[in-house]
Amino acid sequence: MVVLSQVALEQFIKTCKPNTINPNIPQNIIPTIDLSKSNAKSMLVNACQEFGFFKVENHGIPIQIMSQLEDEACKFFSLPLLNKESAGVANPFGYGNKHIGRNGDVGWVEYLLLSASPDFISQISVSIYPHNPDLLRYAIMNYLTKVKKMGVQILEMIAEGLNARKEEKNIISKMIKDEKSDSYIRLNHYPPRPEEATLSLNGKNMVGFGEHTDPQILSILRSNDTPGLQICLHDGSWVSVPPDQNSFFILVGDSLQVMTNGRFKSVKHRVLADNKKSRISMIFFAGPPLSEKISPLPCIMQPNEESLYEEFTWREYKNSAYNSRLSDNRLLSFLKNKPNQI
Ligand code: GA4
Repeated sequence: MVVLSQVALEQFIKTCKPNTINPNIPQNIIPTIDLSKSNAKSMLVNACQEFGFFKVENHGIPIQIMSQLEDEACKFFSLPLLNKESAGVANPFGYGNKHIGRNGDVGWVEYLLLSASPDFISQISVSIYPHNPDLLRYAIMNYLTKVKKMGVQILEMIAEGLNARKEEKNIISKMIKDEKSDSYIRLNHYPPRPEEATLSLNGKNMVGFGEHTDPQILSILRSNDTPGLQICLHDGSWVSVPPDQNSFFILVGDSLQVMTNGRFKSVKHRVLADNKKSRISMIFFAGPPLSEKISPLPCIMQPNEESLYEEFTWREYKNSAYNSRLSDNRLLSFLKNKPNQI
């Protein structure tokens, strides 16, 4: 039997109380979509509406492309701290250790957060490995090229599934194809978190990566075989997502929620670090250009339907996101009809 100290016990109750895994929910309810199947478009739309989350199988991206970047990530995270910091201390880009964002959030995680622009990737690869930048640069660029292409394909299928006219099927995907697209890549390392380890840094939650939604359009996540990712269902219960290193997991972001006028919901998710195994994840955050207006797509609006949100640009939303805490509901302040409490 595991005996917890009073402090650890209180912390455990605080972190788990309304958020415990609901044993009545089958843990295999995550929608899995094969992009080559004829029903894929409607399955994508259903999954985005019901979960804001799905898994993609048979995606055609060679496993070597994923494992090459995973190997580079492992190599980077095993460097001495000073060498990792040659990537710059995350603000927001660079190497981060336990500190997430600018407003005091912390996690049991270290990471490398990068702009997905080729110039940025080249520069950062030189900063980390001045004498041999190419392995890291190729691994990131090869991965990004493939994953971005899949993101474009998924966004075009979603647009078609939402009844966009044929000539408008690129209405969302063009924002991430744009050379000014503000997309990121993030490599996360969750070292094993021993049961007896301190559960908090200055009393703050350190389970892994705390609950949040992603501000962008779509996030494409691939992890190694270590569990940890959980998603929150519309009824507030949490579901563990079994890891699958051969597949990708797609998360609807806040911007796509606005573009669908709330029909799709950005998925609240979190990561709990495993107590034995390291978890490595690589996430591509597909974002629009900074000047892009984020508003409902004409093809989804019914006659007389009004936008639920004030109009804003991605620059405005991103600035507000960076002033928020990780677990905040960032879309609330952009709602036209705000609930009373805020
Ligand atoms: C969540 C999604 C992406 O990881 C991220 C995160 C960003 C960061 O880590 O710097 C943020 C977080 C994310 C949302 C609110 C702010 C900004 C940390 C934070 C507390 C890179 C992003 O774009 O937004």
